[in-house]
Amino acid sequence: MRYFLSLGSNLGDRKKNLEKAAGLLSKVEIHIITSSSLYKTEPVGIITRRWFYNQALEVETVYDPEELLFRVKRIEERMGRVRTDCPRSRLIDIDIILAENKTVSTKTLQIPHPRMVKRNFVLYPLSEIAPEVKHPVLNETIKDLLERSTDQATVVRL
Ligand code: PH2
Ligand code: MG
Ligand code: MG
Repeated sequence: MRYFLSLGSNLGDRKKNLEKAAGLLSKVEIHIITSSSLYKTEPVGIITRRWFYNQALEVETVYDPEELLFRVKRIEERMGRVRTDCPRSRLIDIDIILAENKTVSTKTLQIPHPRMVKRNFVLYPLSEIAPEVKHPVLNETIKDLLERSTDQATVVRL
C-alpha cells in the first residue's frame, strides 16, 4: 500500500534527524519511493523560536494504517522523542498524511491528516512530489490545495 508521510524536526541536527528517520523506515520494510527536498519552515501552533526542517516521503509497505502508525511511533521513540500532551519541540515527528484513497477515522488515527490542508509545511513538500494526487474527501489536488492555502507561515525550499 502507498502512503504519503510528513517528517519534521526542530531539535539538534535537523537534517541528520530526517535522514536517520528515513533510514529506520527502510529498515522495517517501509520502502521509500520518492523523497521531497528539505524545507525550512516557520513553526506553526507551537512556542519555539527554532524553525523546523520538513520533508514529504512517498512510501510503499504491506502494513495497514494502524500497523504503519505503530511502526512510525516506534521509530520516533527510538530516536529519543518524548511524548507530552502539549505540542513542543521535537527531534522527529512522522505523520501519516494520505493512504491512497482510503479514509481512516479512529481514536488514534485520522487519514487524511485533519490539519494537512491548513499547513504550508505539509503542502509545499507534498506538492513537490505529488502535485496531481487528490485529497480523497475534498477531491482536490495537492497543487490546488496549496494554491488555496490560507496559512501565512513561511516555507523555504533548501
Ligand atoms: N509540527 C507540528 C506543529 N508545528 N510547525 C512546523 N513548521 N513544522 C512542523 O512539522 C510542525 C509545526 C506538530 O506536529
Ligand atoms: Mg505533526
Ligand atoms: Mg505526529
